[in-house]
Amino acid sequence: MHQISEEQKSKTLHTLDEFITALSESDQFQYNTIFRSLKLPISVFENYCSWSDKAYTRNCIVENDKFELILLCWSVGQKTPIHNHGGEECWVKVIEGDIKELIYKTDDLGKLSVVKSSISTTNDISYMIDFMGYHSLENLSNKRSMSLHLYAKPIRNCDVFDEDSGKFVNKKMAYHTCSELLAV
Ligand code: CSS
Ligand code: FE2
Repeated sequence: MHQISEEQKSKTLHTLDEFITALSESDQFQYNTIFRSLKLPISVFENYCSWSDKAYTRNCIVENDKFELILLCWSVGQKTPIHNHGGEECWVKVIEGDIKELIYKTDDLGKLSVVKSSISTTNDISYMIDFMGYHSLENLSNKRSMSLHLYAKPIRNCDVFDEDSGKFVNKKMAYHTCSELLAV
């Protein structure tokens, strides 16, 4: 497959198409650089957002064998359960708002404890992978927030902590909306 040049890899990516092409034509080890090269106006995401009072929404922009790009839309107070990433790499960029991340680890008995707490604001980027532990994200803003998530490879299933049983349950991931780009 055609590999993008060093010059292309380091340049700022100003459109979603450029970004998706760069990801498609690159190897996964280059995704960190590519994700950090993205500079898009917020208006780009108007086509992809949807909102729910029940839970944050997962809106698929692109999904293929190599990666998955999804827009998460958070109403006030919405949060994820504690989860891992099914063995995949996860990059998160806050498009708008304030997102609190708690990172957890389990001890030998499987008991969870918080090892890190941080707040990301508009344009901040964070990274997660299973050896770093589990995490949860929460919209801290007093208004809607949006975050862009790149998973490589796509996350089909992951372990989600069930507060009632106190155990992790393997769950299949689902989308609230899917973009036309899926057909490309
Ligand atoms: N992994 C969660 C969001 S936090 S990275 C999800 O995809 O729904
Ligand atoms: Fe996550």
